[in-house]
Amino acid sequence: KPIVVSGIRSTGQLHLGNYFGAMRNYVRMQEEYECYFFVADWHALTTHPDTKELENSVLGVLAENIAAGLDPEKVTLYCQSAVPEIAELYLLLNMLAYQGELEKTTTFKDKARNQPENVNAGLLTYPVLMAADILIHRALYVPVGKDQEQHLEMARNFAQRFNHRYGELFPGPQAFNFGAELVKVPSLDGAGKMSKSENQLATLYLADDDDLIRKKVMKAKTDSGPTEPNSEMPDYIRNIFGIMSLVSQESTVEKFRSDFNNASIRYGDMKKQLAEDMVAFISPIRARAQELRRDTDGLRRIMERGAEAARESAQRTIREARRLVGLEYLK
Ligand code: AQP
Repeated sequence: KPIVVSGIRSTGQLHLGNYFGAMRNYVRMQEEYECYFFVADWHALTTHPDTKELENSVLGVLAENIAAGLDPEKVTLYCQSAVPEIAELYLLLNMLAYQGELEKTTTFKDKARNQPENVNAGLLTYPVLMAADILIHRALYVPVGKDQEQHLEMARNFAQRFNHRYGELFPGPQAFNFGAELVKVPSLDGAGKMSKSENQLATLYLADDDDLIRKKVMKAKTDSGPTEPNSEMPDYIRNIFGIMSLVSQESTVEKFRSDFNNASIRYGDMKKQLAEDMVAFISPIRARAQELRRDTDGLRRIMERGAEAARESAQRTIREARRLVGLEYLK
């Protein structure tokens, strides 16, 4: 079976973007691939140094992934910090990553702008740690959203440089989405993507209750509607259509699209429909996650078992990496 790796940072509650960019694909892949999915708690420290909420967040990410359909019997679920081999590979890969390319990374530039008081080296080398997460299992596919495309390209570069300098070890990992293009779920205010820690009122979380979902959807940015048939669609309206096409029937989306083209659309009606479809989509996931979250010991056991399996795979890779780099003289 081809090997798949992906992770989600434990920086808060998961949202519709995490679901459609990543989790939905995890669930679809679990039957036919050897899957390693992890909660990225080390990655969380680059932007969330306060660890008071970390444990809660780790357990929440795990519960929500299982609630979305992941089966711990079929996939290896673990916490990044429980697999120290990842840190060793990260160190080796750091010697193959250059300051210039790291500084040019879009996410680094964004995050450095957001937290000028804490532009730490972990933030700069985030793509190197992400490459180590993937290469530690010698994965072929990485199901991620569009925002991770550049990081994946860097992971391929680091893998190639390692192979070239020390000998063939890593396949070139590819971003993966079923059929279509990589997904970006926009935020409801028309600015940027849905995100765990930014723009919270314009992000739909899998833990939001029904009334909050309705309130957020009804507040989504619209205008008074087109005045002429076949007008150009503004980006923030295109975003609402995009979000609707994720959770509503195709016939519903088509109806509103033709209303737009006839200049007869009423955005209030569209948002009411979207709110109800969104509630129907999110509420069963929320209920399952709440139930799972109550069984903290059960969640811990899942992660312990996962960490054991992940370490076995990681140790095989790290042994090979040490041998190829020439670090075996201590053994
Ligand atoms: N809006 C999005 N649309 C599509 N995919 C998305 N992902 C995140 N936001 C969207 C995908 O979710 C996976 C896990 O993301 P992550 O937690 O590792 O990355 P992140 O960028 O930190 O997520 P957030 O929600 O934006 O968190 P904060 O606000 O804390 O930085 C990835 O596969 C990502 O593509």
